[in-house]
Amino acid sequence: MSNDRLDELRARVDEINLQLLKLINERGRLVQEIGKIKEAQGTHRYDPVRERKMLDLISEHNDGPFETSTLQHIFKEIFKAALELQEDDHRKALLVSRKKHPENTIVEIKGERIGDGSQYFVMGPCAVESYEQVAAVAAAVKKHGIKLLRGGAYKPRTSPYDFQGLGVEGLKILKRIADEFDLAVISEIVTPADIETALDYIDVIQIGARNMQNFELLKAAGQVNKPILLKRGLAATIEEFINAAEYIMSQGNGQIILCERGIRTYERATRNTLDISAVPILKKETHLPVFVDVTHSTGRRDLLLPCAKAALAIGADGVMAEVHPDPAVALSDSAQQMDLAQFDEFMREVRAFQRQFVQA
Ligand SMILES: [Mn+2]
Repeated sequence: MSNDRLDELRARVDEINLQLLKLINERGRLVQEIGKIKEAQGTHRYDPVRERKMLDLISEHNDGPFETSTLQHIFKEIFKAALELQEDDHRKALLVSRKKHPENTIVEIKGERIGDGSQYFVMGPCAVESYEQVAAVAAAVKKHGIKLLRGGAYKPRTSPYDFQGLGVEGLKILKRIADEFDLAVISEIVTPADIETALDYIDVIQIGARNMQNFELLKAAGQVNKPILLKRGLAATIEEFINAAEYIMSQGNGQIILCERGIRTYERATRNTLDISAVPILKKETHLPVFVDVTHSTGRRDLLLPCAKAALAIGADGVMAEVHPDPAVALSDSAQQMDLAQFDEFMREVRAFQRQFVQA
């Protein structure tokens, strides 16, 4: 075969490649349009019946030389790519997505502007046990210029026989503390029915890791005018986490703070594995502030400081940790809460680190 003939055939192959390219993109545009119609109708993007019909039509018209199975394989790849295009469009449409809203969301809590570029701290006991216990921590928190105090009134515990929290009595203690110390209080709510009650007592409603996909709770949280701190589920992917936030925002409440708190992996050296890279990913994918809970991610007092430094260095909007006046007698998480002296030391180290590396 002469080189001329080879060049001619190759030129025709190039031409066909370009035609295929044009056709595949043309097909992609049509599928995107179909995706928009389906989204408006609220129907599923993937339709297996429709896919089967398309594959049958291709096999009916196949005159070779390719085997039908080979062609079906190629076409299935094209179908898959088109479905991914629709999904990209869908992701762009998420209300929490930065593509939708490029500026940072700032969540205002009693004058603090979470998400404004400064880095905040949320400190307090795992659980509210008594007025005196919370007051002791509140005084220490206040001394360090921190405005946000945490404390659990409803404690969803691994075992039903573990301390379950003081309930509404705990919320009342938090309210009293907030008023007396001029602090903002954060507490977890575990059922939709308690969301309304919580509005009277606390400044931020926390949705805990075990409830990240409690969709009724997320929807109820989305219907109130109160900041929400949403923790990542213990086995949730970042995509699931983002979609959980979308549940809240889609109901109208955009005052959401995301909180990475460690995920379950095979590693046993820590209680969970702190997924530190989730912070920049969440900051990139969404416009919401991102906190890191160093207590529950590590479950180890000796790791609180290095992990807090990592969180600040990687650009977290805030760090959460647990402080108890006497951790040894705490009713929950006694192994990982700091006592007041350890808290003082923690804050000194963290502030020095911020001055040196973060806010330089
Ligand atoms: Mn705890």
